[in-house]
Amino acid sequence: MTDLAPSTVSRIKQVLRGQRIETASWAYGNSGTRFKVFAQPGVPRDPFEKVADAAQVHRFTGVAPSVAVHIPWDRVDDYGELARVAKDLGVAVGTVNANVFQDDDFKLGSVTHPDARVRAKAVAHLVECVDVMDATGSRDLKLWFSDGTNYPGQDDVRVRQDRLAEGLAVAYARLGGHQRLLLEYKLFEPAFYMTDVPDWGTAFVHCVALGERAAVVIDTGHHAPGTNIEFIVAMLVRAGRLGGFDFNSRFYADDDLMVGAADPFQLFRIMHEIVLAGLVGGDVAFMLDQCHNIEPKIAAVIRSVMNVQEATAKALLVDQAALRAAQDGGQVLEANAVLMDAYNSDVRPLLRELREDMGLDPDPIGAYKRSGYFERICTERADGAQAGWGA
Ligand code: RM4
Ligand code: MN
Repeated sequence: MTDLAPSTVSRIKQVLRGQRIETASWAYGNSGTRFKVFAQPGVPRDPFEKVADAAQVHRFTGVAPSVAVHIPWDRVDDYGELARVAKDLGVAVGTVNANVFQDDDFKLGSVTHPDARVRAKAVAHLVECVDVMDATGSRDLKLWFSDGTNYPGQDDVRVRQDRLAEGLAVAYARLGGHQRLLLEYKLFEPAFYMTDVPDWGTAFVHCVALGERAAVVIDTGHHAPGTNIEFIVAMLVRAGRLGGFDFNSRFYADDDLMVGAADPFQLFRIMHEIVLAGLVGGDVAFMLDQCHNIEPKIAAVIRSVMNVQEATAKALLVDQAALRAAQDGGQVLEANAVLMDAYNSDVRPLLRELREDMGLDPDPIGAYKRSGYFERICTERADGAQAGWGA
């Protein structure tokens, strides 16, 4: 980055140094499509081993100090112990994800189910997840509901919204003063006619009704093709209700591929909104929600973290003064050029330098491969049942 003033470079590096990206425990386990789960060697057999893998990602990137868990996939007898083990490995247990989509009882919904008994069971799980947060010291409860209907007329749309609001209110009331409820939306799947939380507007309405510590999560794979996600980012930032991201990328639907792989330009545009709002390193949670079905998992998570860093660095390169001047002057082409100049810059040398400044290897994936960790887990974890997503 020879053409940048040293003060600009150090400002950009300072922000990148403070960036935090949370990885997901389920990314380290086996996963697949509805057609086949291809098991990989060395896959963790329990939550402790997932945390150990997450610690490797942090070790080589320096910006992934926490790992999200998913209950019951990551159920352990003693969550305090899980948090202590994580801490000893250099990471923290991060966001707690509730799972009310895999019990037989939830066929027709969880918190929106027509049967009060099933609704109570779902709400009890949400509350249980806050107990887990208390034990792990986690800040965020992340809720995604598969609830919805497959056929017109199957259930009453407004009544289901009332049930949803009631269930959310119970979970929200259980939170401690420092904890947050993050509500995630998704357009469709597994429900194919109507999803109860299909879009940011619905999630936003519920969050506002709940209170200040409820905010919306944008999973980048949960929209209709062509949706302008950065617009949603801007709207939620403006309303003070952007809770976080579940990053991944997609070509078709909820593909859960590595973030920045399918559409790095979209990731840049999202990070541009984040940089404009000064939210890198703040309270917005930047999480990865991905599945590595055919590629080696730990290296893929490292790659994903690097992709987020690259998009962020490019967004930080945008010449804000020039952009504003062009915008204010109605200079369409010039404004667009400011953005494209930043996007088309090669930020990899700057990131290599940053890693060296941080005492890290400038090449995280190479360093991970050379570390021998993968060979070690392949041997150590040869026996026993590998963790999977339980689908
Ligand atoms: C859902 C949603 C949630 C994630 C699960 C595994 O589609 O994205 O965030 O916890 O998948
Ligand atoms: Mn998600």
